[in-house]
Amino acid sequence: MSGDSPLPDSVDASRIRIAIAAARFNGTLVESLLARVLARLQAAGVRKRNLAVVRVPGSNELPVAARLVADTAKPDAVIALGVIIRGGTMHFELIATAAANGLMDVALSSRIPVINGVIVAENRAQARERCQGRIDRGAEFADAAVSMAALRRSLTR
Ligand code: DLZ
Repeated sequence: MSGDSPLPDSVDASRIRIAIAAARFNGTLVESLLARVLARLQAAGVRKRNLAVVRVPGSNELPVAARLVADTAKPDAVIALGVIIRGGTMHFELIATAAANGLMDVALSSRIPVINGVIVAENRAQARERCQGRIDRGAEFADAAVSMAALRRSLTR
């Protein structure tokens, strides 16, 4: 992924509703990522009462959870969070690809933006850098969600 992150949009986020699905696999890293996402959403003006968090076993389950929360909570955007670390098996590529394709399917079929917040890393150090260290992917995912939520609200209501 490039290091050229976009600047956050300036929007009134006080009515924006965000649902988050977070994987339990590599749980310490995902929880750090989640904490950064929540901090940035609240700093952007998203209200606590407009945030919902659900948890799933692993990144493979993120697409169905995203679909369920999209259908039931009617959020303006969904953020799916997971961490996939190369383990020397086919699982790495399979899970990363299935999650990415599944999340895109949910976004297009539900017409609710779904932010792919799945960190795909070569090793644990690389994942730590992105979840807990100097590369703040959590803030980027939050900014993308607010931006897409505002776009959706402006075009559909
Ligand atoms: C099985 C598995 C493996 C090997 N690796 C990861 C991973 O790095 N990150 C992740 O989020 N989940 C992993 N999982 C679990 C799968 O996503 C899924 O939960 C199980 O295959 C059950 O469907």
